[in-house]
Amino acid sequence: KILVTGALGQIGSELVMKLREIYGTDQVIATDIRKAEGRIAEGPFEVVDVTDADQLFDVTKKYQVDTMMHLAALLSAKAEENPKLAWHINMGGLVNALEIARELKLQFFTPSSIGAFGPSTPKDQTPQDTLQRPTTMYGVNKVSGELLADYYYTRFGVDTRGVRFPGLISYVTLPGGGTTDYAVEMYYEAVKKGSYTSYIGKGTYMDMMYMPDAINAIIQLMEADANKLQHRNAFNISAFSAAPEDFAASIQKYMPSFTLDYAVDPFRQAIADSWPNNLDSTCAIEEWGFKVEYDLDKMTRDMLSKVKQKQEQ
Ligand code: VAH
Repeated sequence: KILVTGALGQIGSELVMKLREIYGTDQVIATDIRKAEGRIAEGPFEVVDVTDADQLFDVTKKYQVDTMMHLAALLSAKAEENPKLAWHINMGGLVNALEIARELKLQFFTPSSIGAFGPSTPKDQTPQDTLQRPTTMYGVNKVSGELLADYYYTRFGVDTRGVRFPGLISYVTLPGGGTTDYAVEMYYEAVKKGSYTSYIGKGTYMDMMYMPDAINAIIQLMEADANKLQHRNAFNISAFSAAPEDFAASIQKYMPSFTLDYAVDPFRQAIADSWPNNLDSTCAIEEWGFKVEYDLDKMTRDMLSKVKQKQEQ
């Protein structure tokens, strides 16, 4: 059985549905800080505050879980607005989850991010193993999280695995408090208004990925042969690198009248500027066969049709 924390979040809400499709609804216990809503409530759900170790332990024990996918966290912009709270949730929650994984011998997944890199990291084709001096609290949490998860593997033998996610684009659940979320907003505004004003400036390149590819990557990594893994926390993965004008050009292929303009938010622009332009995913490809289905235009076509469907409901 698999327990997912942060199940109502941008990744969790789709990961839970996919896991239930593959392994069966009763095999996947969804947890989040607030009550279940929508289709997630159709299967096992528990309200859990990951900073409460006893609560998380009791739920994990109650369902006799053998795998934990720990997604509960504050994203970059939110974390930068509340750094102390971010440390409490992002690191307090992670160390609780890892301790439970050690005690109950669970397989363990938690994501890192392109946010784990900083201004002194090589920005193009960022290597798997390189300098990581992030300048945001979120980045500090992600680097610490990578090191902590590796520690639980080398010191206690916990089967921890992770990926460094790029910006994730999805239509199921709106992301909360990220920096790459401008790209998600652009699709919603394109459908609603036919235009978008981006808070991230022209020419700001970041790695991006469509959510279905992100979910498949988690499942593929967790099912990979442990003997083939030279790395654990966390694998660089990316689908494509894009800037706001690239998203606009892609949308204009399907909506020629769409227009993009800019009102740069210096706060989130500074976060984006500290991150790489594009990652080298070679290790993920070689060690567990990472691959993507969606390039920018294929994602745009699907996003526009799915967001249109949602807006018509
Ligand atoms: C954020 N979407 O913007 C998240 C992610 C790659 C960035 O960690 O904070």
